[in-house]
Amino acid sequence: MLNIQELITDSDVLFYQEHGYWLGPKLFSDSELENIRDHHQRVVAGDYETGRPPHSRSIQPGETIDKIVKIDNSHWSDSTLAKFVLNPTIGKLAAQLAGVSGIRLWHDQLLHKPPQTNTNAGAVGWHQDWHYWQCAEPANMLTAWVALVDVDTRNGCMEFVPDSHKWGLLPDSDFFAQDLDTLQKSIEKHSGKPFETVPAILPAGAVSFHHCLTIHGSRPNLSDAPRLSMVLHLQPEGTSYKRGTPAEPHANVRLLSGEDGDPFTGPYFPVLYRNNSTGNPWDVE
Ligand SMILES: O=C(O)CCC(=O)C(=O)O
Repeated sequence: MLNIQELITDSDVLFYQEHGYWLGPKLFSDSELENIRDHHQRVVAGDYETGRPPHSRSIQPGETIDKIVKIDNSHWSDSTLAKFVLNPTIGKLAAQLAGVSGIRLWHDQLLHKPPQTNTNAGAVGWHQDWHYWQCAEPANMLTAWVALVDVDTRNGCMEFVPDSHKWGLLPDSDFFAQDLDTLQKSIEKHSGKPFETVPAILPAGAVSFHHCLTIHGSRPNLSDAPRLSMVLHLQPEGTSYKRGTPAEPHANVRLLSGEDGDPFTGPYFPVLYRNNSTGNPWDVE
């Protein structure tokens, strides 16, 4: 087990709280990555080890991959990916960054961004994740994004807008938008803040974290190989359902089947990390 003290410092936590993102360390070895990439690829191809399809996918197995492949709750389909998304070290890092005592999975997202095609359709439009998650309160959720290959500006790494988690929820989020410049102008008009982005350049196996109100997105992949990643969308324990928001259609509302104010608990929202838990083989030092 990795020693958490060597992975994160108090100033890293302050950086995250101040700027809404943090580029974390490499957590996975090259041989672990090879295995994860293999299972990632199998799920993209529709080879579901568990026999259970993922919750949803933007491109069906066998279809031409000419835009980003986004598969939600891919861990339902593959036990290697299930183990991966329940990683307690990522859970503990997230708990420290968010300043909470426990972290549960909100849902995972497998991403495969193909090399640029004529349609340019590999970009991810600027958005705040909480735009899609307003059914969950408070807005202190966060995301761990694990690079399965080296990522940089050439293959369309994620880009963050520093400090934007302090700007409140803005009206323009659009994950699937391809015209990033027009979207940026619209966001700048609503926020009154012109912005510049910081690229999340990471070696394979490293993880970045971002707050659920941090504006982020990514440009097309100009390399000749796919950009592969696994995304862990995470919630502090105690994050609760709020009925009647624009995010009411979110799948997690149906998976919870709860009353207004109920916490998102239960088997669909597994615990990655809990402070002071005893007898748990996943305990992080
Ligand atoms: O991978 C990307 O380019 C975007 C990912 C994203 O939107 C997220 O992790 O919240």
